[in-house]
Amino acid sequence: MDINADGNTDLLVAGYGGFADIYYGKADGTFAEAKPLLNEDGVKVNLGSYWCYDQNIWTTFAREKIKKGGISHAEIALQEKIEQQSTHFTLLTVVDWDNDGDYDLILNSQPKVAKKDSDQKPKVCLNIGDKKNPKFSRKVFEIKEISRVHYAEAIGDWDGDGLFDIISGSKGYHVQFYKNIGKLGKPKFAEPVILFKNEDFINGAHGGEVWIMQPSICDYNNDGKLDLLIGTNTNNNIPAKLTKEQKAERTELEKVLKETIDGITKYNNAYYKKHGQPKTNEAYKKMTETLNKNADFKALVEKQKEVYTKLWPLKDKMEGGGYVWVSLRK
Ligand SMILES: [Ca+2]
Ligand SMILES: [Ca+2]
Ligand SMILES: [Ca+2]
Ligand SMILES: [Ca+2]
Repeated sequence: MDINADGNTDLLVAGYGGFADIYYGKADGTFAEAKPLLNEDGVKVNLGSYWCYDQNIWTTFAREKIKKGGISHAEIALQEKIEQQSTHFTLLTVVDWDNDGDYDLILNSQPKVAKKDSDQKPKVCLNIGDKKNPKFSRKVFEIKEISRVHYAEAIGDWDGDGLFDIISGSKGYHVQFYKNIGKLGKPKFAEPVILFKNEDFINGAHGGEVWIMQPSICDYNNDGKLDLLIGTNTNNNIPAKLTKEQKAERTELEKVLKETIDGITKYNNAYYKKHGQPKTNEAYKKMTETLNKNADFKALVEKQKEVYTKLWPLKDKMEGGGYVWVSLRK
């Protein structure tokens, strides 16, 4: 889409990290360096938690606030507890929701639960600037009519009546069509119609149901009728087939692995206390070099490798990955 109406197509990328970046298109067809998508307060547009690479945890803006002295460590700890239950990352799509000529955002994030009703609904973030100078509102509002857990909306005029509709993907649920029965600039949605159930997609390798379904609308075969492309993923746990002895061995190895990791963590924490947490590759390298001078630490690392090599064949396997499906409109 061309989000700043300068005639060059731009690329909006949101994802697992939690924030959205925008790559403004240039006249020669290349893209400028990514810039974070900001709201009217200059804060990065975000719906769920974001992944803090320094701390390796999901978090929100609490950490940024503490840096400015606005929030206590106790409050942070509480916040992080809450976030274990909260939504993660931000998904994003654009549409001119209010029909004022500029693009608005529809935000979503990872649902807390699947296959159940939830208060989690996609949110609309209006563009309060104009089409040449997009400026996104601090406040977001829910799409009321959408009541089921889902995410990854595809927006398009699916039934060709001039109003955009929503096709929703989901996690462990359905692909659904929400017909826009409102007016231009005042969207309102009918009860959803199920287009696909998750069992309609059969996982090639193990015959299981797919998990995430992410639809996209396009005319795949160029016959003038809109089709659906659906990306899916699977996370099937494939239990290891073990004898009684192997099960006992696995339990023992897991115990030793935990002890080893705890030992390594102690050394790491002691290092952080003295030198701070490394933030760069160089600093990590230095930390590894320093710690490896300690024979006990080195022995723990070697032990961890040894235990893990033995443990790996005894562990359950995850079948991940996914497919892209096409459904042509009749
Ligand atoms: Ca542009
Ligand atoms: Ca608009
Ligand atoms: Ca429509
Ligand atoms: Ca088609």
